[in-house]
Amino acid sequence: MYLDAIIIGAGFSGLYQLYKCRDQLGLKTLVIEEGKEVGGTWYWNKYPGSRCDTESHIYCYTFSEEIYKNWKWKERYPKQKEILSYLKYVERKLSLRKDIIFNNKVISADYLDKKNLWRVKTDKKKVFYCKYLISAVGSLSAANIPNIKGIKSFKGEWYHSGRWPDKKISFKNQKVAQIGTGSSGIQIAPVVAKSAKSLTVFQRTPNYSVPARNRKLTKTFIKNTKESYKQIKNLLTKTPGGHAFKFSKKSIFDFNESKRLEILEKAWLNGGLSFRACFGDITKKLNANKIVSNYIKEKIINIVKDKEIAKKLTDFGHPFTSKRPTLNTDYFETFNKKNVRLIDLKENPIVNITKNGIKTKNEEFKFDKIIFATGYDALSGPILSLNLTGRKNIKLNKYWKNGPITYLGLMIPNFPNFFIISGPGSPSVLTNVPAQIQQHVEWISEFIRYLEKSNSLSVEPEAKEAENWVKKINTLAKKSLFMKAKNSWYKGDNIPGKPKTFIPYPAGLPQYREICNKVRKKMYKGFNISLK
Ligand code: NA7
Repeated sequence: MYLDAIIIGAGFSGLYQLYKCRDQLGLKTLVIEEGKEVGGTWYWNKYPGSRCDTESHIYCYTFSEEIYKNWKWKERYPKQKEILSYLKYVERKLSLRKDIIFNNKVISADYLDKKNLWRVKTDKKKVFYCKYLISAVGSLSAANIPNIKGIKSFKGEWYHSGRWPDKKISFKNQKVAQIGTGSSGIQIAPVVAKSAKSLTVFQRTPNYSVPARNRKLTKTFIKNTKESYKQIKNLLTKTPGGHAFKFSKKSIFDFNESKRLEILEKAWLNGGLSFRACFGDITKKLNANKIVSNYIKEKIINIVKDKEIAKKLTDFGHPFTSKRPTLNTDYFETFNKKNVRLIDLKENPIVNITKNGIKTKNEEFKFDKIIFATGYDALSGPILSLNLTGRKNIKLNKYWKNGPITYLGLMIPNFPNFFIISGPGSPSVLTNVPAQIQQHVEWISEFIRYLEKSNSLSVEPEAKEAENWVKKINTLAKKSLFMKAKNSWYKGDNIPGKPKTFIPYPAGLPQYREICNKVRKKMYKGFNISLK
C-alpha cells in the first residue's frame, strides 16, 4: 500500500502530526501504532500512581483554542488515565482513528534509493510504502529491563513501569520488590506500600525530590486558564522548558541567609517543578546549587525517622537537577512505614534473581512480585528499534555507533525524508514535552509543505551540519550542570554499551526554536533537497 506519509506512534506527537499531514497538507497519511489504543507513553505507563510531573493546564495541546477550552482538567497534575482520556478526546474531535492501525509494531524501514520511497514492515507482516516517514515514537518508550541473572526462573510476576499490563494488578498481601528510584519509582512506592504486605525498594542512586503538592483544581483556576489561553500559549514559547513559570532573575547570593530561606520555604510549600526556578542560578551555578541541594537534603532528613535510612536516601553525590528532577507525594514518608524497607545497592548489590525472589550480596529475599522502575533507553533507543536502513544500505545502528547524529534533532544524513519528533538532538525531555512536540510538528509540516511545492524528491541534512550540531550540543552540555552527574540517562550512562554522549539539546526551547526558525527563513539552509 502506498502513502504520502507514514507516522510511527499515536501519542501526543503522532496524533498532531496526522492532523497536520492529512487535514492541512492534504497528504494520504497513515499512523502505525504498536499499542491497542492511542496514547503512546500514556498508554504504556499504567503503573500505580502514574501521573505527569508537569501541570495539567499546560501538559496539553495549545494549537487549537477550541480543544484547549473544551477540555477540563481535574487536578494540578494529570493522572495517566486522565491524559489518556484527553488524547482519546482529541482523536475523536479530529476524527483521527480511521487513519491509524493499531497492534502493529514497526520492525524495519528501508529507504529504496531508486524509487525514493520508504518501505515499512510491521510485525503483523504488513508492508507499506511512503515518501515521508515520521518518527513519533517518543523519547522514553524503549523500556530498560536490566539483564539480571535468573530473571527467567522467577515464579512470581514481574512488570516494567513503562510496559505495564492492561489487566488489574493487586498488591494486597503481596511481598513486593521495586527496583529503581527515578520519577516512576518515586510515584510507585507510596501507592504500592499502601496495600502490599511488604515493599522492598532497591535503590542504586538516591534521588532529589520536591513535593508535588497535587490538589483538585478550583473552578476559578479552570476559568482563569481558559480566559488566559492566548497568554499561556505565548508564555510557553518564552520559558526555557516550555513551562508556565519563569526563572527568577535574582541570584541566591543577592539575599542574606534568612531571606534565602524564606524564598526557599515558599517555593517548597508551593511544590512542583517551579521550585528550581526560585533563584536564577540554581540550575546554572554549582555554588548556588549546593545551597539548594543541602536544603532538600535537610528536608528529607527531617521527614525520615530512621537516621540510617535518611542517610541512604540523601547520599546524593550529584547536584540537584543534574539528573531528571522528580516530584513526589509522600515518597520519603513511605520509609516511615513498618512494611517498607530500603536496600542500598551500593553496599548490598543484587547477585541474581531466584525462583522465589532476589538474592543480594548480604541477604536472600522472598517476593511475590517484582516491579522494574528502571527507566528507558532514552531518546535514541526507540529510533534504533525501528531498524532503519538509509541510502546506499547504510544502517542507522552503524551510523550512530558513537552516538546519535542529527541536524537540529530533526533529520539524519543518509536517511532521506525521515523526520524525528522529539528525539535525540532536540530539547525533548528537558522540556514540557507537548510544547516541544508542537514546535516540531509545526516546523516539520511547514518543511513538507515547502518540499511539496518545490517538487522535491528527497531531502536530507548535510553531514557537516549534523556533525556541527552534535558538537554544539556537547559544547553546551559541558558548560552545564548536567555533566556533573556521574551517571545519567541524559548521557546514556544507564544502558550498558550505549555511547556516552549528551543526547538532548540543552540550551532551552526558545533558543532552539529561534535556530529552527532561522533555518526555515534561510530556505532550509543545511539541507540538501533533490528535485524531480
Ligand atoms: P529513570 O529516571 O531512568 O529511573 C530509573 C531508576 O532505575 C533509577 O533509579 C536507576 O538508577 C534505576 N536503575 C536502572 N537500572 C538499574 C539496575 N540495573 N539496577 C538497579 N537500579 C537500576 O526512569 P523513570 O521511569 O523513573 O523516569 C523516566 C521518565 O519517565 C521520567 O522523567 C518521566 O518523564 C517518565 P540510576 O539513577 O541509574 O543509578
